[in-house]
Amino acid sequence: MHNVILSRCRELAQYTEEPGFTTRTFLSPPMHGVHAAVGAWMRQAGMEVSIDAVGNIRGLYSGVNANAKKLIIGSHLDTVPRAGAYDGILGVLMGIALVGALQGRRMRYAIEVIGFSEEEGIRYGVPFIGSRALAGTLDAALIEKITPAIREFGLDATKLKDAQASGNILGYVEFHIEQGPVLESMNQPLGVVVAIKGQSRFEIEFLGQANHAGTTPMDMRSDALAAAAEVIVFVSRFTQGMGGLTCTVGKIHVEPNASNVIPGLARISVDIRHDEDAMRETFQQLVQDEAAEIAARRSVKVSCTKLLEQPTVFMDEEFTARMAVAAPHAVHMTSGAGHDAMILAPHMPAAMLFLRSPGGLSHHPAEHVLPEDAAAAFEAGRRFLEILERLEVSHG
Ligand code: HGY
Ligand code: MN
Ligand code: MN
Repeated sequence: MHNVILSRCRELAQYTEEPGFTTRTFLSPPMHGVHAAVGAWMRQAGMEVSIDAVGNIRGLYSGVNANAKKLIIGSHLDTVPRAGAYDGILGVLMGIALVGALQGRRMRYAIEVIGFSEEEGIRYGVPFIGSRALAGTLDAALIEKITPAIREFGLDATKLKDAQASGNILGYVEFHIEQGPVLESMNQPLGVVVAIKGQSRFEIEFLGQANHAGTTPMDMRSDALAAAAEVIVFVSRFTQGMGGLTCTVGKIHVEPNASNVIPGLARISVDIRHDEDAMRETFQQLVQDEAAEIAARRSVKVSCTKLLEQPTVFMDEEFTARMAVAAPHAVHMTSGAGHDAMILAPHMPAAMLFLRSPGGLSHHPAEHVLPEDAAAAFEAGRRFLEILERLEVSHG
């Protein structure tokens, strides 16, 4: 079964906005193809399939009785630009395979497998749209922003409320690649996630003065890109050797972006993560103060736009213990990557199981999963379902 899971991940990787790479952002046209393939696999496994107003695809496998509690198994189907085949995708297909392995046997609980439409935050700069719709935490401003994309995809934004989790939820479990070097360095296939690091995402925009590159003396410039460059160097130098804190400038936008024009505008993205919220917030303030000082010195205006303020989230102890019993050799660890589980954890018991990332590589076409690790995770998932079944029977 684990080989089927991996080959299906590779099959879905072909649904892309960018031929030759896997790039699939929120409700982009290739997501229709993904829905068709995933929907067929869900039906094959005995699930009723629906697509909610935010484009989450949902497969429901009912329990022995209509008002049974519900276990949700999920992850995301969108990708970063030029992604690998497994980030997010693996968790959805693992859920479908686990339901398929029940071969029609009905459990004391229902199972809903969800493929979230948006976790990476690429199209609108704001992540976790799919799982926030399930949690009921989409704000009005964001709903207004994404409504055209929802309509363009053929969905009805007035039905967003129906996407919210309802009924008696047993909990949420997410299988995901680690996307880092820890499991490989410990030569371990699986990790049980204890907590997910908090993250701040914001943009810094510098507004200077475009001018002629050849006639404007160096000390008479308001160069927006030079200011942005100083911030990037500051971040890189300041964080050297600072274990536990990551700060990444992944995007830059320059106008008018011509070799013979002094840049009048430069905008950079900043992504800061740390498992202690106070450290993350302090460093965020430091970067913004440094940007203000650089802007003043260079006679450039500066503004910061917040995109995400996500505190560190701990997984549910009891629910995670069930996963730890199902995967007794797994490493207990913190996640540096954000996941939909961090959005759902405040609303329902949440647990995550990591699979090793060979080379610690992710958000890259060479992202990989070892077949034996997929088999170990599938086996742990099967045990997890059995543990829930017994505990549901005894604790009812
Ligand atoms: O960026 C992240 O942490 C995740 O891959 N969305
Ligand atoms: Mn990702
Ligand atoms: Mn992911």
